[in-house]
This record gives sequence, structure tokens and C-alpha cells, in this order.
Amino acid sequence: MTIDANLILYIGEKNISSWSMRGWLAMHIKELSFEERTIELRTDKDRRRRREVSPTGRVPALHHGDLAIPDSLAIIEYLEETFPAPWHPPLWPIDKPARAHARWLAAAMHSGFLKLREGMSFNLCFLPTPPKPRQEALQEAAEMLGYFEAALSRKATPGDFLFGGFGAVDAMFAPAVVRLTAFDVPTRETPRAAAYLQAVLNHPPVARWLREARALPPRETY
Ligand SMILES: N[C@@H](CCC(=O)N[C@@H](CS)C(=O)NCC(=O)O)C(=O)O
Repeated sequence: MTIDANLILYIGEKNISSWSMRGWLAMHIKELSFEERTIELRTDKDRRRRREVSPTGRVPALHHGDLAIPDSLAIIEYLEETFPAPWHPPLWPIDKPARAHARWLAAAMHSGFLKLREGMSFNLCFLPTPPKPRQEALQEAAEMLGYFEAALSRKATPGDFLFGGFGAVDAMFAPAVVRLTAFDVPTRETPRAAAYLQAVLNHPPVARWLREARALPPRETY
């Protein structure tokens, strides 16, 4: 596949930037060929380089020609409109109630689970032994597993992911799945969610991101 010179995705280091992973996975779901450019968060402390390409100074930032979109969920919505089905795989479920469900789950991830994000920091997932998470992070992890279990129990379409095939909502949760697994969060009470975690980790683009993340020096801080 030749790279579309109009599509550039700016990301952070793969073992640090969980938001970048979400945008990057969405590009892969849409089967787009794009140029990937890494701006190291560790060496761009004052956001100088990021501000040159991202209006918020954050990554991921998608450039499509002159347009710059610096937010994972906004990137997802832009991709869904610009590269629609059936020419590209859909990011959201076709069925309207399922789509509403997928959207609120993705929004919950985008704006919430702060204790989980702080207490199970993405960079720590790549240490040989991640530290023990605090109780409040574990509570949010259990809440997330409950959301997964509920969605998987009422799923009407075939496939290993929350609404069938790997979609936007799975991309939004993929970094959290990495956290739940790396921090060894108990999944006995949520067997469907446990299988889902494995399916996400085995999904080829997720596995590729993780392989590339593990090839980088692990970072306790950044
Ligand atoms: N709401 C944004 C969050 C993006 C974000 O916070 N990205 C992090 C990297 S994982 C970042 O750029 N952090 C550096 C900073 O805030 O200076 C999204 O959904 O993409």
C-alpha cells in the first residue's frame, strides 16, 4: 500500500502515549496508509515541537492536507465521515442502539477513569514489574470490566470485540486493556470481559503497537 502523503499522524512514544495508540488504531481500522511521525514527549517538555503541529500541543494529531485534528475522538469521527463504509470498514456499529452504546462507552473512556489512568500509568505497563495499583484505581478497573461484561452479554453481532468487529470503542479502550492486563487486575467475576482482554491484545494492530512499544527502553517516569 502506498502512503497517502496527505495523511500524517503525529504520535508520542509507543510506550508512553496511550492517546496516540487510540488514534493510530483508528487509522488501522480504516485501512488507511498514512505517515506516522513521532514527537518524543520526554524531550519536548515545553511542547514546542508539538505546538508546531497540534493546536492543543497534544498528540495524537492528525493532519489531512491543511487540516489538523488534535484529539483521538475527533480523529475517529473525522475518519468515519471522510472514509465511510462500505469503502472502508466502519468505526461504529451499524445498528443505532448499539452505536449509541458504543459512543457512550467511548465518551466515558475519553472523559473519565481518571484514577485508573493515573494509578496504572501506561508507561508503567512496560516495566518488568509494574508497581501495585492503589485501591481507587482497582475500583475503576472493576467498573470498566463491568461495562465490558454488560456490553458483551447483550452483543447481537458475531466477533470477539464489544460490538462484533474491532471498532472505535475497542480502540478507545485498548490502552486500558493493556493496563488491566499488565497490572494483573482480577477478572474472575467477568469471564466474557476476560476473553475480550485477550482478544484485544491479540488483535494484529494492537500486537504490533505493543511489540514496537516493548522495543523502546522502559520508562518509570517521563
Ligand atoms: N483528549 C486528548 C488527550 C491527548 C493527550 O493528553 N495526549 C497526551 C499524550 S498520551 C499528551 O499529548 N500529553 C502531553 C501534554 O499534555 O503535554 C485525546 O483524546 O487525544
